[in-house]
Amino acid sequence: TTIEDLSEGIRAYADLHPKPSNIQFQYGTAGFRTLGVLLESVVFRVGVLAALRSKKLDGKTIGVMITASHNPEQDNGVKLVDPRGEMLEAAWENHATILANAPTTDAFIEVVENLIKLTKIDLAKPANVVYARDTRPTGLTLVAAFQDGLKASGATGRNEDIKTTPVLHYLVRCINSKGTAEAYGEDSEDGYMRKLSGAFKKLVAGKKTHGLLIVDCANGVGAPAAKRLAQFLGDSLPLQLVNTSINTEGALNNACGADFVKTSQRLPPSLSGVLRAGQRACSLDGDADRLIFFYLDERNQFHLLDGDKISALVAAFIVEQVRLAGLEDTIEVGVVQTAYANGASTKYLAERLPVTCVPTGVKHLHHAAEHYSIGVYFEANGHGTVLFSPSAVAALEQRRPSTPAQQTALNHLKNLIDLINQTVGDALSDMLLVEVVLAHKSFSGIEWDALYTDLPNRLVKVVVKDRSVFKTEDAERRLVAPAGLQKKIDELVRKYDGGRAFVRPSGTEDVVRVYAEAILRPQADELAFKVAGLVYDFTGGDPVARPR
Ligand code: G16
Repeated sequence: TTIEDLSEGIRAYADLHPKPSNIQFQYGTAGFRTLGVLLESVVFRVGVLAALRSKKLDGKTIGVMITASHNPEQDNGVKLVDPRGEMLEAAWENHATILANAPTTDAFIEVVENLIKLTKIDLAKPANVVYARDTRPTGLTLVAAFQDGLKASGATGRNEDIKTTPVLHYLVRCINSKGTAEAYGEDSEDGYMRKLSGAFKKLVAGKKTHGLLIVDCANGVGAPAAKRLAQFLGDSLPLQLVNTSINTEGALNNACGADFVKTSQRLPPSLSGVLRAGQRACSLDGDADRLIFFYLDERNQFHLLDGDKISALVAAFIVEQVRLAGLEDTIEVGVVQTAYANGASTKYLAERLPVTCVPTGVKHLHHAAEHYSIGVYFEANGHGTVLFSPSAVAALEQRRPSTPAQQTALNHLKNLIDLINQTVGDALSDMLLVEVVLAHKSFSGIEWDALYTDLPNRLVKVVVKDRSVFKTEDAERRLVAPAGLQKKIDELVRKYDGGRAFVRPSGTEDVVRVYAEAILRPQADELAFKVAGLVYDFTGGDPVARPR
């Protein structure tokens, strides 16, 4: 391909997917996200961008996922996956934003040419892209526009149709590592399910899992994936899948799913009468990369086991296995959280191991976790995974156990590497991880919940005219703009026993988020709404207590 071929290719297709005027697109926390019907030009251009990214990386396969995850059904989105299955490199997020906002076809061709020069792309290289979508109604149209982007740039595409986000990340890593010493697995969904279920069965051999686990699939792409996984798991973990209506209009993420459960802190109505007291259940989100557990006690009281509780459970288990393997001097286990982490979880974890706080967004947590030999990262909303560094893997390989107990712990740790998705958090892989730890500890939800007691907390959304005026620092725990607002928040927080609150602009929805916690429930609620009121007074807006 020459630059002339590329321009001609773009010209042949771009006018079919014109950019809507008066909209500024932004590659945010999780790629581009807005109403699905507004995204055709963006996905077309992302097709071209993915081809260029692949050429830049010598023809390595780039992943593209069309999803808006936890957002309402009418939204959609698109994000790119780099060759090792990780999130797109930060510098290219900027290129993506610039490409998406070129007003005309001519302007788009010009920014493409600039990018090629700036990043020194050799157009003679091949371009390979693997892509998938979630179950949203706008998905098919967007895939067609995306395919035009691939055609315009002469890229080879592999259509994976409907897949979860973590499966797509896994596929990217497998395709690029095939035949190398770092081969990650068989590049198919079944290959992934086989890998997870195989590791799970080894980890729970001789242990008792706690009977039927209810899985709320958010009426999304997690439903077919969980169904397939259940077949591979067989009797090792019986699953009862609920909210599996992927073709019912308006059902996706509606009064169900991980975001609903975490934010509203209650049972999805569809589970009442289904979930029995003491039984465990979990919720996935719209692209199956978030996981929240919960249970009802004997008085039918709802108990949330969120990303922080998963982090505490899993980190403690891994620390224990590392010690049992005799590797505590070689392998340091650390935890990464965000400002949303419940204060009680941070206290619990920090008393036991190193803890880092970073801004919201999986990529920030992932990068910070890479600094530990084993890095456990979870957002409170249920995104997360555990990363084993090359040095930790080497230490496990080289270790010669001197007792049977050491051998067992070593085997467990090695199987955990296969059980846990190393590219990005996966609700289904995390679900198995939790079940492994519960089986090993003989814990029900009650004992797990008792690790620490959550501080009462509340999340509120405020709709404002322009959320870009909100700027934060200190891992989003403090505002630097609008000027003067943080001082007001500080004055307010001081009045509440154990109070903590922060304000940040969302990267996936057009809202500002407010989080507050306090020792007592009514105080946490009051603090959240008062801070939301301050935000409103400062900027003009409308506080709504909707799921975040
Ligand atoms: C995405 C990101 C997460 C983030 C969430 C909310 O999740 O991947 O890291 O926590 O959005 O972000 P924000 O508060 O900036 O809107 P998902 O599940 O929607 O892809």
